Parts: sequence; structure tokens; C-alpha cells
Amino acid sequence: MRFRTRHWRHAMFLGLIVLTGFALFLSSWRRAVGPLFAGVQWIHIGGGILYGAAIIGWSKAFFPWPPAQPEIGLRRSRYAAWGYFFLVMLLVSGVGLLVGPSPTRALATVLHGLSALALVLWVLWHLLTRLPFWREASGEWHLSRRRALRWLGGALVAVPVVMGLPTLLKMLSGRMFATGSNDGALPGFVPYTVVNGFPDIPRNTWRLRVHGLDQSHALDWTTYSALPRRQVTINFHCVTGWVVPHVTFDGVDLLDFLISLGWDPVRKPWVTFYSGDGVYIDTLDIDQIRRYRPLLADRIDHRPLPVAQGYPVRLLVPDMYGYKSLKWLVAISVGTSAEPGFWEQRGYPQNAYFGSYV
Ligand SMILES: Nc1nc2c(c(=O)[nH]1)N[C@H]1C(S)=C(S)[C@@H](COP(=O)(O)O)O[C@H]1N2
Ligand SMILES: [Mo]
Repeated sequence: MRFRTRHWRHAMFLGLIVLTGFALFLSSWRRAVGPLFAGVQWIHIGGGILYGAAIIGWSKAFFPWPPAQPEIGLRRSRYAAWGYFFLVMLLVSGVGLLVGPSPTRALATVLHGLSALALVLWVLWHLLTRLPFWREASGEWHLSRRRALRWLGGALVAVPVVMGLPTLLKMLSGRMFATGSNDGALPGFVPYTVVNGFPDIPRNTWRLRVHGLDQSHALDWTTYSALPRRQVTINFHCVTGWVVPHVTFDGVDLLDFLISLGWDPVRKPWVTFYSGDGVYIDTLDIDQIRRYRPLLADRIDHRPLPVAQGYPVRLLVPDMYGYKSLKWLVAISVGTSAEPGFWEQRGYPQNAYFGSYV
């Protein structure tokens, strides 16, 4: 098979998979693809499965390994083995993301990211060290002026295309699906509510009440937003199976906040959270709070929370399932015991760490 055919096949598949992968993973791209998110996800998954199947199943016919080049001391296997290894890692972790139980998916998310990074680096290395200089037929290293120019041209085209792609997709998706409202959830999230609709609580009437301390508090938005802030980036997992990788939340550290109000966690180790929807509640104890460092979150991926996702402030508990991350937070109480949370009353574990529940 010709050098060029072989490379084009890989390049087309990889290009498709890597670009759609970015669109699922990077917050700016995720936002840009907007309502196309589900389609992008299917192209990514479908393309990955096809590519993987072609490589594993029919590699001789579709993706023959490059010939050995004894002239430069390269044996056949060494040449491409790492690239194929990363590809297989990507495939296996991708399948793990699709089908495994949640702890497996949590691990698969990390492996998928790492192997993607490794593969991209491998491709870059491959491009830089091989393509521009290599003349397969004669086995010579050679950089012709034509090739150098072609590479330069390619780079000049590729850079703006890649940089402009999110905007382009945003324009396209905006044209095709004029959604208009900004209270919709971010792509990838399924915005649950256990009441009829999403409570719409404006910042100027919102209060965060804190009970159970020596004195009660009711912070308004101005007071709240002057508190010290922290940022976390996590993979958001719902117990029903969906995951949104690499989401950034901004807000106030719960532990620091309660301590600053004089909380004595030894006397009152339980904390209960109340939602402005009037129904949803949840609880954490001091050990969980110390270990997971929950956030009172008011920004997601660097913008204010959408109404559907808990505006103006929600709880975000890293490394625990989404049902611990109560939305439309309006009150916190500390005490010696806790009422069971909304989902805990319905059989879910209070300690919803990814690893504790299958
Ligand atoms: N008040 C309230 N908070 C809630 C829920 C809810 O129904 N009501 N659902 C929980 C569940 S099960 C998940 S997975 C996440 C979903 O977060 P999202 O709306 O940002 O997708 O919110 C959690 N917090
Ligand atoms: Mo959930």
C-alpha cells in the first residue's frame, strides 16, 4: 500500500476523532458546539469504534504497518508500535467509558485523557521527525524545498482553522438551532429537578441562611461574593451513567466558610443543605467535608450557573456523584445529626464517593 494512502486513512480518522474529542472535553469547544453536542458525541464514539475495529480486525487490509527499514536500523515493530499501543489504550478506555460500572468509568475517563494526550504527542513527534525529511522509496533523509513549503503552507492553514473552529461551529449551531434562552444547561449535563421546573432565584433576593451556630446568618449576594474564592476542575458523574469530563467550578470553600462563622465540627459534625426548590435536601459530615472540600459554586466553566443548574449558588462535591451537588442552595444547618437527603431517603448511599457504590 502506498505511503500516502496509509497516512491519509490514519489522518482522516484521527482528525475526526481528535477534533470531536476536543469538542467534548474542552469547555470553550463544548459551549461552541452547543446543541450539536449529542451529534458530536456520536461521531466521536462511532468513529472511534470504526477506527479501532479497522485497526484490530482488518489491519492488514486497511492499515498495514509500515514496512521495515533496515537501512536506518528500524525494525518493523518499533516504528509504529507505540502509536498503535496508544490507539489501543484509547479504544479500551473508550469502551470502558461507555459500558463499565461507574468506578470503572471514573478510571476510564482518566486513562482516555492520558492516552489521547500520549497519542497526540506521538503523532506530533512522528510528523516532526519523519514526514518532512523522509523519502520512503530510497530510504534517505531529505528535506526538499517543496516539502518544506508544503508543510509551512499546511501549518499556516491549520492554525487559523483550528483556532476559528469553535466560533464557526457556534455560528453554525446558532443558525440551525436558535435556542435563545440562557437558562439552559451546559451541553452534556442533564439538569434534573424534583419539582415542577427550575426555581428562578434572582441574585438580589437570594439569601444564604446558616443555622445551628451560636448565631444565625443570612448572607446576601454582596456579602457572599466578597468571600475568598477557590476553583476546582472535576469530572461530573451522575449515578445514572452520564459523565461530563473536565468541568470547572468557581466559588467559596465550604469548610473555610463554616469555620469562619465559628463552626465547631467536633460538637456539631453534621451539615444539612436545603434547596430553594423547597424539597431537595442533602447532607455531609465533617469527615466528608474535610476529604472532598465541597464548594459553594456560583460559576461553571467560568460563567454564572445557568438557572437550570442551580443559579445563583449550588453545592459541588468533587469525587461524589451528582446527587450530592444540591442546586439552588439557600440554607445550611449544622447539628449533631442529619435528616437523610432526598435521594438517600430513596435508597442511595449517603457517602456517594465514586468508588463506594457500583
Ligand atoms: N435541588 C436539586 N439539586 C439537584 C438535583 C435535583 O433534582 N434538585 N439533582 C441532582 C442530581 S441527581 C444530579 S446528577 C445533578 C445534576 O446537575 P446538573 O443539573 O448541573 O446537570 O444535580 C443534583 N442536584
Ligand atoms: Mo444524578
